[in-house]
Amino acid sequence: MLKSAKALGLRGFARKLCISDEVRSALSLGKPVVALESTIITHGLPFPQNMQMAKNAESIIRNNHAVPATIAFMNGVPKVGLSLHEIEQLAGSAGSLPINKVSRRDIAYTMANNLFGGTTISSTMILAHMAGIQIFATGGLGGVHRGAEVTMDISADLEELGKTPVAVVCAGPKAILDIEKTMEFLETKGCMVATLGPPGVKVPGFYCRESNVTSPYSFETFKDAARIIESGHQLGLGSGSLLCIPPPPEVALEDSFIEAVIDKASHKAEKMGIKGKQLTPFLLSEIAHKTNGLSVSSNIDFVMNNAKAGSQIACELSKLQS
Ligand code: PSU
Ligand code: MN
Repeated sequence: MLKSAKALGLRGFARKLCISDEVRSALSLGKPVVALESTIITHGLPFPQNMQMAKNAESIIRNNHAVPATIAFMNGVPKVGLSLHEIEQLAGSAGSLPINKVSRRDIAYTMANNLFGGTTISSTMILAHMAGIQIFATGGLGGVHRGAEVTMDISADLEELGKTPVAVVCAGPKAILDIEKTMEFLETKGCMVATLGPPGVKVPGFYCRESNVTSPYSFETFKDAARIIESGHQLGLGSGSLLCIPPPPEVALEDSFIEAVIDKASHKAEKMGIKGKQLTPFLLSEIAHKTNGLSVSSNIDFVMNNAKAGSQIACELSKLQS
């Protein structure tokens, strides 16, 4: 079967990957595997919450009958399935050791210079796909930044969703972004976007349960989500999909409260001339500071919620494919 061929590294490029024994064996048996990114560990959350988040996300995936595969660059080596020690190393070094934030454009440089790197959604998708992993759970998506009509700051996550067949399970694009333009861009790139809920459900605005943008598609069960993913694979479409899970009401933040904080953080970034790959980490840390850590704990709750949903989707997909 194609799956086991992929898992065994028979797709040429995959030979360069270092895949953990556990992940390799799960893939070759067609068991559900869920990829996890590492930029959220190295640049998205402060220590020590980043470490707790990374470990808890793995446990939740295991408790939901799937195998976690945290992805990162360790000493220039692209690794799929970090050990606990490696997760601690990355989380503990955040803010001290130089760790690169790695999107598609940063991969070759990171490898050639033996750097440590946290993988964004974009590069996590690339490595997950090379390894043969079809599902990836995370917190929030990169997107079209506010003011992108001038700055052209559009996350590499969106290009990747258009051309790499991995399903990303997340809480939608953060409200630090222009959600409407993000959806337009994903449509242009051919990425299927669906949100858990009834038809007409809004795309969640990560921190808040809903943005003001209607989701292009919806799904009511994880089996429905798996059927969409599998249909894309069957035709060899080659594009990714975005599955949005609205955060549970008890962990979502109040819209008007977070809007005001985001506005201030965006203005500060502009005044300080912060742009490029520094912008998202700057905004996240400003918001964490201004909400006294409330954004950090809700961010972590969202990741857990998505890790659980991602595992359930991976289980349904594995049943469909067996
Ligand atoms: N959004 C979040 N938390 C994060 C990120 C985005 O709420 O940690 C990270 C993800 O790794 C995402 C990346 O892929 O930031 C996008 O960065 P940029 O906007 O520079 O493309
Ligand atoms: Mn950017």
